[in-house]
Formats: sequence, C-alpha cells, structure tokens
Amino acid sequence: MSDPHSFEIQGILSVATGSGGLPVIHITSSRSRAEIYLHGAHVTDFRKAGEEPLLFMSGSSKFEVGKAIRGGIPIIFPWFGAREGHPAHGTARITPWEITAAEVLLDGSVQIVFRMPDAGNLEVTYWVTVGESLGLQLSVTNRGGNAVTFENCLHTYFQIGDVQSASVHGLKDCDYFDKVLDAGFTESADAVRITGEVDRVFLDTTAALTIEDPVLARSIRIAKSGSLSTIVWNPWIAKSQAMADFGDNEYPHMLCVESGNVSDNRITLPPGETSLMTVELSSAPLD
Ligand code: TA6
Repeated sequence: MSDPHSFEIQGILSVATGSGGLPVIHITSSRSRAEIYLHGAHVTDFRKAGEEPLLFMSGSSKFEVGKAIRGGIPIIFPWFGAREGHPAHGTARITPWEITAAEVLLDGSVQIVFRMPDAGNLEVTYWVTVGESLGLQLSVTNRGGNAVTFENCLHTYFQIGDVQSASVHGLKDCDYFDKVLDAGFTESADAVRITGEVDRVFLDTTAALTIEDPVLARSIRIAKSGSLSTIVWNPWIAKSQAMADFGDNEYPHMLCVESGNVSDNRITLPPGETSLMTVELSSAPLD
C-alpha cells in the first residue's frame, strides 16, 4: 500500500490525521473544497467557495475502524441493506481504501483515485473529482472466471435548510418500494416531499433529480449514469432517536438521495466485464 502522503499536491491536496485518528485528505480546488477519509473512501465534506456545505454530516457520527461514518457519501457495496451475520450495506464503507492517483485537471478541478483492497476477483476503483461540481465514478471489473452479482449505491446525505420545505423533482411516475409501508407504489406527485419518515427505493429510473431547498435558497442537481435505482430517505423522529450516531434533532437538516443499482436492479457482471456508475452533484441559487 503506497504512502498517502506521496500523493500530496502543494496547496491543493494534503493528508492529515482526522477525526478518530483516521487519515483524511483535504482538497482545495479553484472553486471548492472537499474532505475525504481513506476509511471507506468516504467523502465527508464538499462545498463551493462561499456556500453552505452540500453534504450533511452528523455531529454524532463515529469515526472508528469497523463503523460507518454517518453523513457525506458512504459507498454501499457489494450489497445494499441488511445481511444476516454481515455489516449492513456491505463492507466498502468500513474498509480503508488506497489512493492510486491524484492530479489537477485542465479546468482546475482536482481528481483523486482510490481502489478498494481485498475485493476478491473484483477490481473496485473510485474517482472523486472536486471542482465546480462534485464528480463521482465507481467502477467494478470482474477479473475472475465466473459471473458476480452485487449491489452498489452512493448513499449521499445532503445538507438541507428544512426538510419539510424541500422537494425532490424527477421521480414522477416511477415505481418504488416503500420500506416504511412495506409495499410497492408508483410516484404520482410532481415532487417528493418529506412530512414523516421516508424510505423509498425507486427502481428502473435513470432520471436526473433536483432537490429544491427554499430555506438555503438553492437547488441541488443529481445527475447519474450507470444507475437504475434511486433511494430517498429521511429517518424522521423515531428512527433518529434510535440511531446512536445521529442527533435527535438533525433530521430536519438532511435528506438522503442515493444513486445505485439495488434490489431488482442488482448487477450480474460476467467475467472480464466492467460496471461503471457515475454521479455528478451540483448546486445553483434557487431562483
Ligand atoms: O438507504 C436508506 C437505508 O437503507 C435506510 O433503510 C436506513 O437503514 C439507511 O439506509 C441507513 O442505513 P445505515 O446502515 O447507514 O444505518
């Protein structure tokens, strides 16, 4: 495993000791800054110069080996959700990843590349591009002789002024499984609004979404490729109180809108093939 410090770029990319003593990468691009923990290759902060953070981070989050960070962008792989006898949402987010490259791109963005060790016959690579927007690419290549089935998801926590005033646009007419009601539905509203616990797994949708946040006076755009699933989650009151790593009063200020391939959209990758999922997060003033 190469020394993370060998990828430092003077005044642009530095490696330090972060919360819980875990290694953290600080990136400053010409228009934004970001923070990424090697633990899970976890983006924990991204903000454009002079703006509110784009991502939510719980003030109660753990930063411990073997535990997931509560906020930012957890990488969910190779399974989504619970699995008896195994960590929820897979091992990627609780594994220390390795840096394999870092560079400043021609447009002033900063790109850093990670690989997930110990992924068996799978070669798992994650590109993070920090610029005017935040670019994420997760690739999985099957280097083995047999097909492999997996789920993946970038479980993004967005910072929201007041979730009850926010709305998510782009999912109308999409089918979803409602994990709160334990039933399937088709989204009939023009926008998804949060007035209680929401845990919806939308399937077979490639739509780019927009979160409108009138309190922070911004719209957040979530564009994706190589992803057929979108999950919308807010724990609301009871679930918030049940999570030790999440403040009881934090739910009004966050909303997860996640991009991946889960459930019926899980991926079966033949030998030698590569799955590539990209997500681009950007924000603009809400006019
Ligand atoms: O993506 C939504 C969800 O699956 C919820 O059901 C909830 O469990 C959330 O993920 C957080 O899961 P975690 O394992 O990070 O507590």
